[in-house]
Parts: sequence; C-alpha cells; structure tokens
Amino acid sequence: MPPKGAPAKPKCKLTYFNLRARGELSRLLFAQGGQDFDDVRVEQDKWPALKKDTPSGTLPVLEVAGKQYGQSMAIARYIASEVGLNGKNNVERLGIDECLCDVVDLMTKVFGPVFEKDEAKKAELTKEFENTILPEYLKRVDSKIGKSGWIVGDAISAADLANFDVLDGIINRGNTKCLDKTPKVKALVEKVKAQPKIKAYLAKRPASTM
Ligand SMILES: N[C@@H](CCC(=O)N[C@@H](CS)C(=O)NCC(=O)O)C(=O)O
Repeated sequence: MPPKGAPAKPKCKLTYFNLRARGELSRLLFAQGGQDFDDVRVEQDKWPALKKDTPSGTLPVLEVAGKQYGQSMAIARYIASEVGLNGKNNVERLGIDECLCDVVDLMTKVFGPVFEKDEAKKAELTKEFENTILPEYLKRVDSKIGKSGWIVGDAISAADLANFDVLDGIINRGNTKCLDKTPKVKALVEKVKAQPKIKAYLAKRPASTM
C-alpha cells in the first residue's frame, strides 16, 4: 500500500501473448506486490498488425504513463523495484539480478528441446537438459537459499518469483520429480505458491503449458 497522501501510481499496461514464458514473471510481480495492472493478452493472429508499434518488435511491452517499454527483464526489474520486491540494498539487488540472469539462461535451455523439430535431436537435448543442465542449476539455487527460506536476504523477492515461474513450468510440463534432490528449492516453490496473493492469482490465471 502506498503511504497515506502519496500520489496514486499510474496504472501500467502489460501486453504479452496469452502465454507465461517471458511475460509471467511480471504478472507474478504485480500480483505479489498487490499492484493492479491491465493484463493485455494478444492472440497470435492479431500480432503482425501490432508488431511495428512496439519498441523492439517483440513482446512483452509495458506501458507506463503513456510510454511503451520493451525487454522482459527490464520490465520485471522495474516492477520489482516499484512493488518492493527488488532487495533492500545494492548488494541484495546484485544477488537478485544474478538470479534473474541465471533464469534467462535456463529458459533458453528449457525451450531448446521444446521447439526442436528433429525428434532425435529433441530427445538428445531433453536428456542433456534433464540429466545435466537442470540438476546443476538446481544445486546452485539450493545452495543460495538461506535460513529465511528465500534466495536473497530475509524476504521474498523477484529472485524467488522468477525461480518459481521457471520451475513450475518445468514441473507442469511433466518433469514432476525434478526437485526431489534439492529440498530447499522444493520448499521454496511451495512457499511462493502459498503466498496469499500468489495463490489468488494462480487460481484465476489462464491455463497454459508455456
Ligand atoms: N529479449 C526480448 C525477447 C522478446 C521476444 O523474443 N519475444 C517473443 C515472444 S516470447 C516475441 O515477441 N515473438 C514475436 C516476434 O518476434 O515477432 C525480451 O526478453 O523481451
């Protein structure tokens, strides 16, 4: 809640496809931060007409006070700062940023096998992802989770939401046991899911596998 008497924040408009992928972290940040926003979901057939009017020719786009901004992670960091989920100091912000960059790297590897058309190559990429890339990633995250149960400092931050988002997607696409060897990450995912505002958002968000 803004302090009493503070000017109302302009309502932001987040435009993305009707997917999670590169847009969902921002939606989760708005949800956890309790900040209302316009959640505009563009159907694929409407996209070609809109593309030329976006800053980078891609989505997501965030509109703040009438101006449009592109790049998913710049948008997520802005929202995180606005709603108090971007750390208490620069060192915490460094730790959060490190996690966000790690999640972007992981996402590239998540979608490699998903979009691969050649079945043999797809199987090879899936095996490498499930047996090597993901377990190594999870071990690194597990080692970062402290006594508080959060990744950075003693409060929930964008780092936790970004990890919840990418791991929830992996689990929902069928890799249901991937967290079994990293109990702290497993508990983190459950803890994020149980946050009352996140729980309410998850209950009403559209179904999607991506
Ligand atoms: N680096 C950009 C990449 C954005 C991006 O590639 N968005 C995809 C959707 S996930 C897109 O707009 N695709 C449609 C197109 O390129 O025409 C970001 O993180 O926002």
